[in-house]
Amino acid sequence: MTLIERTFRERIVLVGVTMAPSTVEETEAHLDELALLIDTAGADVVARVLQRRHAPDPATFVGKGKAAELADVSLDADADTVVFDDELSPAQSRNLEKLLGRTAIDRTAVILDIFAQNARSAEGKAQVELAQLRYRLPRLRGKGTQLSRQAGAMGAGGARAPIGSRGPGETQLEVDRRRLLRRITTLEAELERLSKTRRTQRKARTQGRNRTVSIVGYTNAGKSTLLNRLTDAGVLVEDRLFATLDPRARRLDLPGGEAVVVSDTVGFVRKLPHQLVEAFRSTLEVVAESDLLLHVVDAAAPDPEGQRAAVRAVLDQIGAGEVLELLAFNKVDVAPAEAESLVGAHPGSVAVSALTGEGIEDLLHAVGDRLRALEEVVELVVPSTTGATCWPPCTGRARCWPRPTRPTPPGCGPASTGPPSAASAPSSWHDPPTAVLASHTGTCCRCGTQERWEGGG
Ligand SMILES: Nc1nc2c(ncn2[C@@H]2O[C@H](COP(=O)(O)OP(=O)(O)OP(=O)(O)O)[C@@H](O)[C@H]2O)c(=O)[nH]1
Ligand SMILES: [Mg+2]
Repeated sequence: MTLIERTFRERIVLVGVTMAPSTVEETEAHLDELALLIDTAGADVVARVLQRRHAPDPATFVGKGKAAELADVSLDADADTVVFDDELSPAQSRNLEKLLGRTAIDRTAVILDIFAQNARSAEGKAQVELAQLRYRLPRLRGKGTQLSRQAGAMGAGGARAPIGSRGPGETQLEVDRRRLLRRITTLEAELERLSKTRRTQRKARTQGRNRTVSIVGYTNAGKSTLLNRLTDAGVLVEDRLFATLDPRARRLDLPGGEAVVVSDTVGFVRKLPHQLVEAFRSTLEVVAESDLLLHVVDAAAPDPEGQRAAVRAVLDQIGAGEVLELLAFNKVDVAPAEAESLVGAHPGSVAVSALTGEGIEDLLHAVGDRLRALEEVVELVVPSTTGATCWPPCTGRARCWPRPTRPTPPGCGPASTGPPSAASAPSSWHDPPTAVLASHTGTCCRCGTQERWEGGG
């Protein structure tokens, strides 16, 4: 399902409206980005129309006079479609189409179109289709009271309709609506199933308690290039918007020796359609659940700070606003001065080039430092004669110290009685202390971990 015709390159007129407190320069910059989106979708921009207003006109978004001007510009430019940078209500887009005699869509429709083009996996395709259907549902147009050729229509007028289907009949619009709703329900169920599988896989991956790092950022910032640079992920890298839709995770060994799981995911953009955020919720869960966000900002972009702020807004929207963040200003190879000044403005951030590898070592050390800072340091004072404690508590990696003595805590495994010998190695840590055995393997009574213990009692 596409909204932009791709059998030929459509000719597009862009429309931007400046509303306080925005400035005309900002509107121009947003239209530049919209032009990039249009190009990615496979169409050509042939003209731009701008207006300054206090609020959108409820009927046509721009004022009546501007709408008439837009009709003239579209005619002169022989445009096929008019694209608004702001979201149009279904009524506004209907009125504009009547007035302009050509399709009137908004930025959301263009982004949905690109996502539809780039979706590869079953989950990605289902997510995009769901977002498109939710966008289309309130915009469905019927031919008024025309009846569908379904059983209902026949039932209304003839005896040939099967029993149970006779009645006043449904309009084509009602039939389309019902079909759409049914498909939405099917897709939601399908996505829920896929989401459960994803959660199970994620759980299995993180069971070893590896920390997780999510690479986030504006579309085309270089997230996939960075994942490829850090790991052997081999993710698709393209100089186009929304090249990545499916998340990809890889293990990475940090310089300090710790292993982390790093994932790359869909890029964000200003005014990311809420239908997409909703549909991609399960994919974006991984971002909200990570220990650290590696926020990649393109230092060579026209407005890196604006892109950073747009990403922060989406992070808030998906419940990841509180996750610890490390800023990486990318593309330092082409924008060294900009990267340097951005690093100066954001203490703790790093300048990198995912392409050339510059700054990557510093980045890895910064990731390690941030993650280490998350570790809770607890000092335990344990009297040496009265038993043992596990630290960290029951994570599966516990070491017991000092070696537990008796009595056996409730619920613990079997404890041998006499001093162990090499022949009868004790089965749990709370066995009596011994000098007989220099080392043995036992099961920690608190956490159940198999540990090798060296030295006498
Ligand atoms: N000069 C330069 N180009 C880079 C660098 N990092 C990435 N690029 C280029 O930027 C473009 C986008 O890179 P990607 O890694 O696909 O960006 P992304 O953030 O994954 O983009 P999406 O998945 O589309 O959101 C590609 O043409 C990369 O070659 C860098 O450090 N320097
Ligand atoms: Mg990518």
